Amino acid sequence: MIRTVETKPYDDQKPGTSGLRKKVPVFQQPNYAENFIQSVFDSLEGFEGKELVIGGDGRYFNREVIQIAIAMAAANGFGSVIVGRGGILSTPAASHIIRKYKAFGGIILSASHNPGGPHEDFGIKYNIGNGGPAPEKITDAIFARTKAISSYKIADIPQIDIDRIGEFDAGGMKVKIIDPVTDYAELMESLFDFDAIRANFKYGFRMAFDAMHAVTGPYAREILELRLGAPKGTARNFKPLPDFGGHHPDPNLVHAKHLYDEMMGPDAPDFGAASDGDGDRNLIIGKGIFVTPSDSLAILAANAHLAPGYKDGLKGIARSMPTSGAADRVAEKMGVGMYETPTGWKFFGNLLDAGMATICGEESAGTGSDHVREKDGLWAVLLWLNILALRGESAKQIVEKHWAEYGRNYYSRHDYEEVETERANALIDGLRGKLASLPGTSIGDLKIVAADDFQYDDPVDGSVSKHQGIRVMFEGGSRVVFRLSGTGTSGATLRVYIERYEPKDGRLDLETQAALADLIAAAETLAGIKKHTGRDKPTVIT
Ligand code: VG1
Ligand code: CO
Repeated sequence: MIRTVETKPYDDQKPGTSGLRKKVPVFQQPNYAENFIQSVFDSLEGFEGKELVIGGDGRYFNREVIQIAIAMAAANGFGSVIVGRGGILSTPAASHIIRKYKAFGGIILSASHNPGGPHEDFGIKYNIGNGGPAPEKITDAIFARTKAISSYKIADIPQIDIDRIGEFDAGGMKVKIIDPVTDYAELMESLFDFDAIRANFKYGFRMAFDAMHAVTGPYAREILELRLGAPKGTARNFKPLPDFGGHHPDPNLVHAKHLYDEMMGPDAPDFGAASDGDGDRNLIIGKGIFVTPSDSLAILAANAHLAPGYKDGLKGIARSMPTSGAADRVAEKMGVGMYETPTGWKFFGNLLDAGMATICGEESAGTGSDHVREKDGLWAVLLWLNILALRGESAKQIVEKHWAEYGRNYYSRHDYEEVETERANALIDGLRGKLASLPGTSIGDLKIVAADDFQYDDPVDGSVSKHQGIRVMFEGGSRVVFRLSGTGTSGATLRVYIERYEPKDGRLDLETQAALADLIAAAETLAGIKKHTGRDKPTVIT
């Protein structure tokens, strides 16, 4: 039986950089999740009888919302749903399943790198038929709908046993519970030289992969340990937990510091990596060297042809605006297109669909390719493993050779978390107000050559996205970028991105913060960070 339930709109359901993210108690308010899911369905057309993919990263509240989403999909007329067993699907695996089974779209339940638990974060995101995050046109329509919604539809059906693989009936709609790993593992096998990686492990290559008690655990165990023969224990913290063991599943130098320390120690394995809550980010640390995500993107792009899936080369490279220009130099040398998009994976979809880019990346530890329409943590790790196996060099040697060939983009991001929203907005407004007067002026020895509020004109569909970050560019290619996060759930997070290019015959071995010291000081002069935020140092430096 289908029930139509009366409801009232919530005014705070605006999707951010990657879906709607709120604290669990917010999501637990009456009809909160239902309103949002119905608003998604109301913003779509032509899904009657079609298939919907549903999965999540296993965080607290995942199982409850999976049941709600199934019952609402049935009531709204979907023909079938595909659900990962246990309600689990990593974000890249969900993207692949949507594409492989030609589903209409997918609902991904995740707040990604944000912490989980009864008082932590939850999230809902809609992905379209190409497997990628809904573009702004759709997320804007969803938000508009959430403000006007008056009822939702839900089928009165018993709870589905999502822990058993098989096909079930839910009020006339078919529910297919699938293994969350198999399809994805097969895709990885089709892209990479598994024989070469397997041989490397056999000859003693050692690796540490930290799944951070998040969704990649089962994927890493299956692929690294079972299919590639890495020793048991290579995948650590592999059991997905609803609260990620009480940690932030954010693979950066703060939340994965234990891995960093180990990789810098005397008995470090050859290669260290980690992924985030929903499996779309990657942290790469070689023995004795942290690889910035921006450098990793450039190095993966320069060496991708060593993997069977990319043997014909790349069509183009895309990166988010705050990501360093390291990949630009690779694209230039290859003679392929380079695209600069706003932050968030949804902006890469059109470029990938149009065959203009093959590899994409973000400074926030996201890298991926046209194999899916999301960033993909394990994909990046496997491409690294493929490159390491074929080049027979250490990660450190590969990185240093890359700098020696292309020069080095010193790069760091400083985050100021949980700043009062008004104060953060005042800082950005202040910067915006003086952009026009900056070019031609200097801060110390640093001469400003350009300053703007980044706007993206999508070359494929012509859509325009404004106010995507304040950029201040200096002579010689250095930059400082300021933007506010669109994934946080309390207050505002100010992100300051700092970059300096050092040519290949310059100093390539400086400590990053020292190499950027004058630009960090310039960022303070430009924005008055201390005055506005009341903080004298960043919360997180990556
Ligand atoms: C952050 C990152 C951005 C990434 C987004 C989603 O967004 O900066 O690069 O695409 O998270 O990643 P923001 O608006 O907080 O800067 V995930 O792994 O949380 O889905
Ligand atoms: Co993520």
